[in-house]
Amino acid sequence: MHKTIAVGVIGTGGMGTRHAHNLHRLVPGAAVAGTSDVDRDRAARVAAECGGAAVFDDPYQLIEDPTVNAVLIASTDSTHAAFVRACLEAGKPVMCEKPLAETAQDAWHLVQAEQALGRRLVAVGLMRRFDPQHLAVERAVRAGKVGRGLMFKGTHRNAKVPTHLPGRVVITNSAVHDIDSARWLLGQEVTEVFVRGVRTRPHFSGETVDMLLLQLALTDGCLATVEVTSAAGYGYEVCAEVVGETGTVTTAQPADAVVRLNGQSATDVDQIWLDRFRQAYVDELVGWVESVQTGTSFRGASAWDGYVSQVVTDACIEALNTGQPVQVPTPETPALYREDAAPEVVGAD
Ligand code: ISE
Repeated sequence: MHKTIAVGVIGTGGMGTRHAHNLHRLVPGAAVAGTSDVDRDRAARVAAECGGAAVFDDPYQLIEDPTVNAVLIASTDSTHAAFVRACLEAGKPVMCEKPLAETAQDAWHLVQAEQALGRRLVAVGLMRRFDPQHLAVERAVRAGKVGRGLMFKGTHRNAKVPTHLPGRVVITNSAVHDIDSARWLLGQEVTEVFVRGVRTRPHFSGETVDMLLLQLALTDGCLATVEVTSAAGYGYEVCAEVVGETGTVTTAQPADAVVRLNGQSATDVDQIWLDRFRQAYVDELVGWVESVQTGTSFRGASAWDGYVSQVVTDACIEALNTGQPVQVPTPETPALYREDAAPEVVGAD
């Protein structure tokens, strides 16, 4: 019987609230120990909904509090790196929503700090790796069903249309997931990127670039294309396809009813990622809490994956800004993060 992991949640906006509810209601072996948010009332509301957890005005106090075994960070992106660092200093396992940091350099410092500790405490919320449809593609590719995977093709559409959305935000906030999927599903690293974007509506602000096409070259001669559209209007959709030597594997759409009526055939489209990836968010936390309980490696994205995706997104932003292809360095994966390395890791004390 493993001990219950008491998780402190920093950031109780939409994403943090969902994580807190999942921990409280759906993740075996987890409890919400406390919450902290710039909006104290919001933190208090979520704490009350999660069994009357404590409310911390200071997120650093939450991290250090002896009743908190592990920390989940879902606060605004610019705060992630500092909170992750504090968790490493406190020796506590941490699940950080993507991005791990705002720049590759900040992410690199976290990787260095974790390596200095010699054990993996950091998990990054790139949750496609827990989506049943993506996992089915991974299984088929790993089983060699289509021969060697050669190309990843991703489509990623958000429904809602912010009228101001710089291309760099589309890259760091949205495309980062597909970049991670390409690396994960092909098992290769990105070596070069080329990015073009358009503003889809004349009334959007001048800085807005809400539809992007990314072309990636990866190691071992692999390729990827990613379409990210932030103003699709009709709904939220993410598709991933791996084209192999002898066939292709594509994510199925999550099962839903098809209604045929009045000469038409229709099925609902999700409106937001919290619906489309409902199960992935739960499974990600189940996997994370299990890894903390058992002291084994988290099978999702590590600090290294967070760092590498940051390096690639930085290159994509440069490619978008310059209109030129940009080379991406592919540093060797440190031993701590290699799959073949002895299982190191983790653990709440
Ligand atoms: C959002 O922040 C997410 O993380 C979703 O998973 C992603 O699909 C969406 O594009 C982002 O805006």
